[in-house]
Amino acid sequence: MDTTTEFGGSLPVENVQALASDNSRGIPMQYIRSEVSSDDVLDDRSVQIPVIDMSKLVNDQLLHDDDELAKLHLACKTWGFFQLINHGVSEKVIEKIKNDIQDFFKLPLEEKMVCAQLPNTIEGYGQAFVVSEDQKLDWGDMLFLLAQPVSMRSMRFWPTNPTSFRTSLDEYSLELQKVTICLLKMMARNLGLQPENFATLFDDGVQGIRMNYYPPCKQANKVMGLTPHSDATGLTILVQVNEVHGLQIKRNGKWVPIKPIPGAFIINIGDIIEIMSNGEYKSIEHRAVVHPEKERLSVAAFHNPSMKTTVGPLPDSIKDRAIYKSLTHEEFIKLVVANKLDGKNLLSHMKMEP
Ligand SMILES: O=C(O)CCC(=O)C(=O)O
Repeated sequence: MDTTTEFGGSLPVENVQALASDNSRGIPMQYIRSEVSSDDVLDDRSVQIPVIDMSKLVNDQLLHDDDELAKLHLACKTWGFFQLINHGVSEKVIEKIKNDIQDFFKLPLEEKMVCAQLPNTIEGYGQAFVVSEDQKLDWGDMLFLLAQPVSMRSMRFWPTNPTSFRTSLDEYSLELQKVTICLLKMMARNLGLQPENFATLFDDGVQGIRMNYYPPCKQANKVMGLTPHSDATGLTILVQVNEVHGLQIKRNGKWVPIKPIPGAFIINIGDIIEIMSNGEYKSIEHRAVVHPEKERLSVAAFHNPSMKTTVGPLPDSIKDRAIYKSLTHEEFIKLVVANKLDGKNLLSHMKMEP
């Protein structure tokens, strides 16, 4: 089955991995980001996002003890980010996809280009959110694939080299879908929504997986791996593929560097959950910075409701008045793809007039 869905796409731009490996070239102006060196980055390494223990969440449910559930609620309301430990996904499944992603990005450019994006599609190997010739560009390449529902997969973009890639991604995708449904049920309890009804909106949900490759850059404080943005999705599960850190989240006006716990998932609330919860849960701006000597890789899995779900505040989450508009899921995706990444800009398009 190969059904390429046309939601719009990105303008084609130069391959950054190839550009970075060409020693004869300086950094083109479009990549120079003066704000990176002047931005306020928090120096206090003791400030870290909350850690939630999935095994305790599941046990609490059995023991009617809501401690971990309360921690989860606070994390979603005040941080929008947390690390999830004891999530139940086997190390083998995670290691397999990490290895395959690394092997894919090591291939010669011509081989990676077999999976290149096509005009007007968001899937494939290339870059996303480039909407004008003169906008600033990110120091990174990506491979984006729709993994769920299976009927939305465009296999032409799925690498066959390394040979295990497709199976590894399929296994990883299914495991993450299960973790997502479990977390959504817990969040629904915390939000006073019917857990089964809320999770049902994500049955047959759209899962997109974005694999990021950020080449090293000697002048790392002049470029940006991934522009500050909140995720225009429901719930994101992020894994750093190699040992190089670079994720930072915005908190109280400062960038907080995140130190991933080995084996944990980094989870963040996306704009869709902020909208559905009518602003109770927060999607948080984050960005990826580049290392001066080492390449960095990450994999973000975005979990969204099914295509037939309206993106808008859920009736049970509206206490006083709806602060966000409602759009069909397709209209929402087209709005996302037509805009460049720009902090929490998308949510301002969705805000109701006061
Ligand atoms: O590379 C990272 O750590 C962040 C990735 C990310 O935010 C994304 O892919 O949307």
